[in-house]
Amino acid sequence: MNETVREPARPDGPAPFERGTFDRRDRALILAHLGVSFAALLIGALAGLFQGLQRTGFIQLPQAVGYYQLLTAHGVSLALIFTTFFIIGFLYSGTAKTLDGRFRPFERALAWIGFVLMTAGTVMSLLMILTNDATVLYTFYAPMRAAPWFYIGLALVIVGSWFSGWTIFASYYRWKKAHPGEVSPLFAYMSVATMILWIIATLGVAAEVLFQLIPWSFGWTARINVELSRALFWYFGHPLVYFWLLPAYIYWYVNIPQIIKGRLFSDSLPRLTFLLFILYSVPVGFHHQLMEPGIGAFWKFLQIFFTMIVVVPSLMTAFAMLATFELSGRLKGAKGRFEWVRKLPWKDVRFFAPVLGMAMFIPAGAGGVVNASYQMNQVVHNTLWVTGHFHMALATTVVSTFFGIAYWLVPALTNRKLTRGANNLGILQSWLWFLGMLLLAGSMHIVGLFGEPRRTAYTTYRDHPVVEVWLPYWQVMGVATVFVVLSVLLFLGIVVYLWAFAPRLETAAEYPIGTPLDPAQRPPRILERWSLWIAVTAVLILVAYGVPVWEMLQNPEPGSPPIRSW
Ligand code: HAS
Ligand code: CU
Repeated sequence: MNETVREPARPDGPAPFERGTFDRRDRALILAHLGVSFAALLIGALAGLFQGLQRTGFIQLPQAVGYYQLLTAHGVSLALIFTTFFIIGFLYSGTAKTLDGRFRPFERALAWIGFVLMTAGTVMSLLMILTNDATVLYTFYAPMRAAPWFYIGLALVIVGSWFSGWTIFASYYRWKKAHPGEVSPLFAYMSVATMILWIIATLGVAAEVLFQLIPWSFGWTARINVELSRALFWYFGHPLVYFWLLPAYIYWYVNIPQIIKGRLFSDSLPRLTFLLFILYSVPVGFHHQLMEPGIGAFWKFLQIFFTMIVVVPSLMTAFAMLATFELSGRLKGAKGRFEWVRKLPWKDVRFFAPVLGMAMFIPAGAGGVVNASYQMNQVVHNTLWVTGHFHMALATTVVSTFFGIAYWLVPALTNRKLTRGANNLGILQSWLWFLGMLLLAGSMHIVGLFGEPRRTAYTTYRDHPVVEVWLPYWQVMGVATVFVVLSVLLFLGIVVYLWAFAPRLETAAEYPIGTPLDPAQRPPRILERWSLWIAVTAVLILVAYGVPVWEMLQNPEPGSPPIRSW
């Protein structure tokens, strides 16, 4: 991007793909991250298949396997491991590429340390789930107690991910020093913002794991302050959802304009968007705890207020996406009000998969606003509605975007071609995913409104009449589960093909980075004053969390001994 920003405006048409492969060592680094993420995707999907079919009454599980054990494996592998490794691999690809083409040895060393820590932690945690010693679901709420090694494994994943952040900061800092006075490439700016958000957020869960869960699970402390542990978890848990979403936004803002042969309609708006996410994603965790005692109504209200503010950058993104699409159509000569729609490359999976994700984000985001509205939260909290909400937002919007990324990033890394056949199978796979998730998450929303609780194995509640209303939706959910698992298997098959079997490219692989419509227009410098924004974020966090957390510490609940509920 540093080259492209300096490039003169070319109103006559889109810029060509930036040429160039990755450095061999960067390629190994990125592929390693993607490899682990795909393995986690497979484990998570298979766990999801059996758990989904059990819950809806299609199958019975063998004695040795528990529903909640599968549910834990599903959530941990997909929500925590697949996402984190994929995101880091993707961010590395774009930062290495836009910050002068490759990482330097020091940066790579940091990155590998992070990878080793994260992988070791993942293996530890998954083993504990496998031995049924950590059936505590992906939010690992106290007072359910897992084996200490489960928490230690998660701690390693967190610390390892900090090394990834430092890798990105180090390369950004190196670039800034080499390019004094220049505006950083957009991809790198957004990656830095994502990692700042991530590090601020993970401080909460790190404190929970290190100071509360680990000592308690070893038996060094007899009781745990459950309210505090939940507050620390959700201090992390909400920004976690933006750690998933922002890389998808990076792809939408930076890469897609190039893929659709258009332009970025602004270089400043995406930066402002990401800044707003840093400021407002953290002081909102109470919107997951609206139904809990021990937190004053005023503090819940304040955090809901911030939640409504953090919706704004997503609305800005919706606007920016439509503007980008229209611009690309008009650059290709579209006339009239809607002809630009037809100029979009609908048959290109790199565009099509994320667009399905965008479409799903409209109901998913609306559902989020429902969740955040206190009175309506009383209706939906702890029902399958919430499960439906995140199967739209995370599993469809974000994951479908990740599919779109993988389809070009994997062959770009292995210098192979995304063949027409693979592209078309990818479109089929994206449809299967989208329709499967629409049926699955749509049914979850509806039965949630009919009162079906989330996180429950198959039960008819002693043939309670209300369950009869749920039954047809279970049928749909069971079938939809099969749809989405088939889609994952197809995806992984295509990825293996692109990784190892597709025809080799004659020329260097392509890495799509969009150019701004008006390169002369420089984003305001203040957007890059990180220390200022981190300080403002700290103040907002203090305002939102200071008093309630102080109260939890001053008037602690009696606390709970460890409980094994499985
Ligand atoms: Fe959420 C619960 C509120 C976004 C994930 N959320 C969850 C949980 C997860 C999750 C995993 O306030 C469950 C946690 C658990 O296990 O208990 N959520 C929100 C709000 C937003 C939101 C206000 N959530 C997300 C995203 C997630 C995610 C993103 C993952 C990636 N959520 C809540 C609340 C709860 C909650 C409560 C707690 C519920 C409870 O009681 O437990 C907002 O950020 C949403 C803003 C989004 C929009 C949509 C903008 C649309 C765009 C697309 C444009 C497309 C275009 C293209 C232009 C306003 C950007 C069109 C093209 C076509 C072809 C049509
Ligand atoms: Cu949230």
